[in-house]
Amino acid sequence: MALEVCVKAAVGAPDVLGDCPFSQRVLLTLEEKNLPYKMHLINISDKPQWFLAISPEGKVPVFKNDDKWVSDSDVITGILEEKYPEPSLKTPPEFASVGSKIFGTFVTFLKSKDSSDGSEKALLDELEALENHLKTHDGPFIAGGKVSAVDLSLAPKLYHLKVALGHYKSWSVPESLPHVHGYMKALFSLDSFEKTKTEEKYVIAGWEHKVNP
Ligand SMILES: N[C@@H](CCC(=O)N[C@@H](CS)C(=O)NCC(=O)O)C(=O)O
Repeated sequence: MALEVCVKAAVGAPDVLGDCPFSQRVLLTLEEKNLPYKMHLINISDKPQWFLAISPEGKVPVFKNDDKWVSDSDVITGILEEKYPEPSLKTPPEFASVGSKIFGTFVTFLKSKDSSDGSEKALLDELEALENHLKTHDGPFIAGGKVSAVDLSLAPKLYHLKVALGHYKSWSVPESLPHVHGYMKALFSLDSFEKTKTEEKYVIAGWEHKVNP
């Protein structure tokens, strides 16, 4: 039986794969594990009844596991690792939280209208911490030469950071963080990433209502 996953459709284009970073994380995990799957695109501004019945919070991603629908990308990727251990995507515990504050600080900075509120500095501090990790460990990925779960969580978030901050704030990751640049390049050139990413215009459209509420 094919695995099934509900993911976000693009804003304004319900037949196109959308911009949810948590949905992409699950798709990346399925791709890296070479698992065939059936994808359902969910228009989150007009959620179908059948979707609301399987996702009580109305959130994507949702994944069908043994006839039961399960939500939350942390839970789903944990189940995939347990049920399909090969190839392993386990991140060694000491590296599991590298970069974990980047997405939150990025969203705060993106939404900020006050250039002196410290939100840019907070994001830069997190990116510098990532730079230091990458500089002092073998790469190109967080845990070395092989991509692992932490990379698959960070990749869509860094893509959003690059596209949304570039568009809405003309901001880009400073050149003084070359290892972060190299890391992003390595992530974005993975075949699995190419296959599961949405177009930049849909990332931009997806953030519009949060940036200009
Ligand atoms: N913690 C959840 C977050 C999922 C989430 O926030 N999904 C968003 C799209 S990126 C969503 O479904 N929003 C729809 C809504 O809130 O109505 C996960 O990791 O899966």
